[in-house]
Amino acid sequence: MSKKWFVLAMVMVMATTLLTGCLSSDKKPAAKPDAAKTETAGKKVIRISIGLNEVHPEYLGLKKFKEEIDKKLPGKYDIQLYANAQLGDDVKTTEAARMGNLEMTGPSSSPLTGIVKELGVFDLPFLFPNTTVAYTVMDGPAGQKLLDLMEAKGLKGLAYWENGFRHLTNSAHEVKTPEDVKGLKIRVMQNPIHLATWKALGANPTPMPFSELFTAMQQKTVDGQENPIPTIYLSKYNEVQKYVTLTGHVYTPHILIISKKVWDGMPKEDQKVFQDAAYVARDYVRKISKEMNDSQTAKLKEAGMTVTVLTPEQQKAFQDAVKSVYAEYTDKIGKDTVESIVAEVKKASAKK
Ligand code: TK8
Repeated sequence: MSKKWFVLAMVMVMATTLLTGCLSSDKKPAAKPDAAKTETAGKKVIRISIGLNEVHPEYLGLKKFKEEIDKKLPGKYDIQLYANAQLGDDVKTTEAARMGNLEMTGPSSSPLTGIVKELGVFDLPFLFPNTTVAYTVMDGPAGQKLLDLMEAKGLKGLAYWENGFRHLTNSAHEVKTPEDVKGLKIRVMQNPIHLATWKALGANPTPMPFSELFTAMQQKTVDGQENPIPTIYLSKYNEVQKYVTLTGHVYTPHILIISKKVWDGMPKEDQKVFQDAAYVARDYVRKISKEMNDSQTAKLKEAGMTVTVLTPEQQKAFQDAVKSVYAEYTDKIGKDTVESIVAEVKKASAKK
């Protein structure tokens, strides 16, 4: 190839990369109503779109969900699964579900606080001490109450699935103390409480949709991010991040959502099958998440990452640094909600 042609080819490759980069960003079109798609061969089409990839526990949970429905209502529903934010990121798919333009989605609870502010309670740092307590509280009446609040907003929350305890990764240096966080550019979810938490730690947080994160780390637009171990490992963040600190600073769930419009149009018997399937798949997701959390921390190490386990004192330094977030956000979330969830956490933590 002559030099001229080579340069031209390079320019075209770059242009294409830029173009697809743009398309895969926030500007992605939300799911559109598509009459032809609502029924295939007499089956009702249920599209479920999530941000994570096909090997993540959430997607495996969706496969389980689909299996359950196919088994109990054979031939009635065509459940279609979409990974990697194909039909939009969390905010977009949730909006689409509200309008009835998408049947189902499974976002993190955090980007939904613009719709149901009370869900912000789950964003309070260090709220849950462990998964057992988290499950007890979320699956109990206090957690159900929050799901019920979604109905007035056009969303039926079927169940809390596991996203999990979130840990900090970055590409700059090892983090052991809040001082080490100072000045780091950290991508956070689109949620004011996460923003406040990282500001309190002295970081420079930037909210960003999940699908833009890998590229942002690769291009060093951000130094780091925070997510549970399965997301870090299965999304190959080790390729663009060097350090992981097991901060466990917050537990956030995914919420399996069905559009209220779709739900209200379903026969009661089918609603029960969908609800039961959401629970069966939830338990499955929690089980595999645990297995992955246990095994993948070592795999990150093998992949060359420095894994930092905090001492109880170091952990406490992080907790102390973000305490102010509770006072700042309790009224904004709703005092009753925060107090009732905190009371449930205490109760569940006391139980042995
Ligand atoms: C996937 C997200 C992801 C969340 C995030 O769409 O944005 O960091 O943890 O799981 O919901």
